[in-house]
Amino acid sequence: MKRHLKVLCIAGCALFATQALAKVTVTEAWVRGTVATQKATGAFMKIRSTEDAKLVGAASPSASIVEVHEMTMKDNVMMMRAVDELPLPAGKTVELKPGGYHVMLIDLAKPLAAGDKVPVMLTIVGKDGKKSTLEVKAEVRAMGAPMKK
Ligand SMILES: [Cu+2]
Repeated sequence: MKRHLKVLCIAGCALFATQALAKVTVTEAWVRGTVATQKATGAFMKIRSTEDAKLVGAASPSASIVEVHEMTMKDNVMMMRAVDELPLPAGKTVELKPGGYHVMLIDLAKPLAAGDKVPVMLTIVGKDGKKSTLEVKAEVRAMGAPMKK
């Protein structure tokens, strides 16, 4: 089955080789470290796409549930909600940061200590509707780490 998929991909790649693909760059990816009893945390990063695209999902071997979240203030209370897609406008840097959009890692396999690297696979849909996966290695920063610009 796996081999079959690989063959399909190669055929697909050759077919679309003449088309320019959206180039998505991720920088400054990091994850907030956790303590032993904590089962969830956030991943933050800057994402930039050369053409209009959308972040539609994420996955990680470090957490069984990974969602794209938005943080908003409602009646002075911080609320988080899962979003189906996060628009990545062409040429603009979209920042996932504490207090805003983030990738939520839920049901962590183990606590995350500063210095660890967490692989995060981002699912991105291009203007043409094609899905691609981008893997980033997010570095774990200490829990109380101040927000860096
Ligand atoms: Cu969240």
